[in-house]
Amino acid sequence: MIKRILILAISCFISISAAAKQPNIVFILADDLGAHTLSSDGNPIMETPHLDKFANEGMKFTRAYANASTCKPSRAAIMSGQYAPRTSIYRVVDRHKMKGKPDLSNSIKFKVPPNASHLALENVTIAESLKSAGYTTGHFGKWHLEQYKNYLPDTQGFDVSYESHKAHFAAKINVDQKILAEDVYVGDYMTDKAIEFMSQAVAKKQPFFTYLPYFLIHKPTESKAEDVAYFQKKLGNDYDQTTIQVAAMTKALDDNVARVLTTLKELGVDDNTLVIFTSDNGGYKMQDNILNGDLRTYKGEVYEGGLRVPFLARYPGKIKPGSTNSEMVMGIDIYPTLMAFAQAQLGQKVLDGENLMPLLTGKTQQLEQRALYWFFPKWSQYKAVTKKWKNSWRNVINDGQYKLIQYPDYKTIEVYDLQNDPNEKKDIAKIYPEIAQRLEKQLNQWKLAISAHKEIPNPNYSE
Ligand SMILES: [Ca+2]
Repeated sequence: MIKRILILAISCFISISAAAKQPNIVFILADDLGAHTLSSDGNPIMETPHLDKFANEGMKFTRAYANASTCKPSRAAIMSGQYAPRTSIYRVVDRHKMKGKPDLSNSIKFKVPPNASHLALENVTIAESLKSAGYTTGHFGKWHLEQYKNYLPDTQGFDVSYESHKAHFAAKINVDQKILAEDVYVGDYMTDKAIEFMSQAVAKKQPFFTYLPYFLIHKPTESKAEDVAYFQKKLGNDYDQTTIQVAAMTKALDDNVARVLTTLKELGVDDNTLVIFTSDNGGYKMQDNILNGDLRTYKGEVYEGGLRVPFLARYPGKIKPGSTNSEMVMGIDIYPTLMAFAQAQLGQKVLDGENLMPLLTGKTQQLEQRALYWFFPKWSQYKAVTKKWKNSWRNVINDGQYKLIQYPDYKTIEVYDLQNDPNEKKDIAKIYPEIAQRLEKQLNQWKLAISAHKEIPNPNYSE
């Protein structure tokens, strides 16, 4: 009996002390920031001293992947913790059926898997799970999981929400539909609001979850005049105006991250806050592929340049400063990781990612062996002369060493040895058919297991 009381007393103590230790969480999601954009990743033009310092104070994952090479499906995967076939969010827009242009649906061999317009409310999002665990939750930036002003962040677990994703100046802010003044930079505004939110949470002694999905460095290329002037002077005529603008936007992002980190110190919560920084997809196409370095291609593609992103995490006392990890990690891993740090229940019934806390805290260097998958039924750039799509349905498996890309429309595949050819220069599918077969079988098994939309012939297809 005494023993039982003692155990009860100890477990009460543990649960109280555990609750007291719930860290604050700041999750910063950059937009279209490629794996080569930070100066610490070798970019010769961009200046990101604060993000570089952030990396030095925490852990950097050197092989991080986005769940998709475009915004909306990547964000859906992060917020739900699930692969695309579960949320049915595959595309930002249907490029085969653009408003004011001919409907090219019948130039596609298959019935196009329907694209969900928004993240279904049945999803228990990261914010909802953290809210259930006692957090106050704030969203400041680009949500992109809504439709026509419906299903904004306040419908998915955010107590406070400022949403905007069209412009960097004179931006419209949802939910209140306020339009910011011409001279207000939306990245700065979102940081102001996040600082207000965190200050209030600290005053109330409530753990906070701050989600900062900046619209930076997404186009349109709109930057602050002083930042443009700085890079104009520094880069002179060696680079085009887009490069100068993007360097200025990247600086604005870096400056805002610095403001967030300074605020945590000023509020006295720096030691009890987990901060994660990543991007929703690779950088867009630019001169010298400056955002993605030597990685093949850019945003919108399933080569590494479209999918690889920076991934940094910082938590003083818990994550070793200056550490790196080369495991493959992905957007879907963020959900279970945040829940582990928050000691929160996994609200979502099915989660496809892995908890990265053991890697971040140095408990282990490796995850259990796994392959990563991408399911991307998207068609764009139809060539009337050849009657072929430049970009057609693509599915991908990456098992850590090898990557296979499947093109169902044309029944073709490509295979790359990422370990020895990280920039995907040589397709080895025909040289090593046994590797190709093994990977394709595994990819097809995954599609079946996750009930991915099947390749159903389009009865109206005409060549
Ligand atoms: Ca994006």
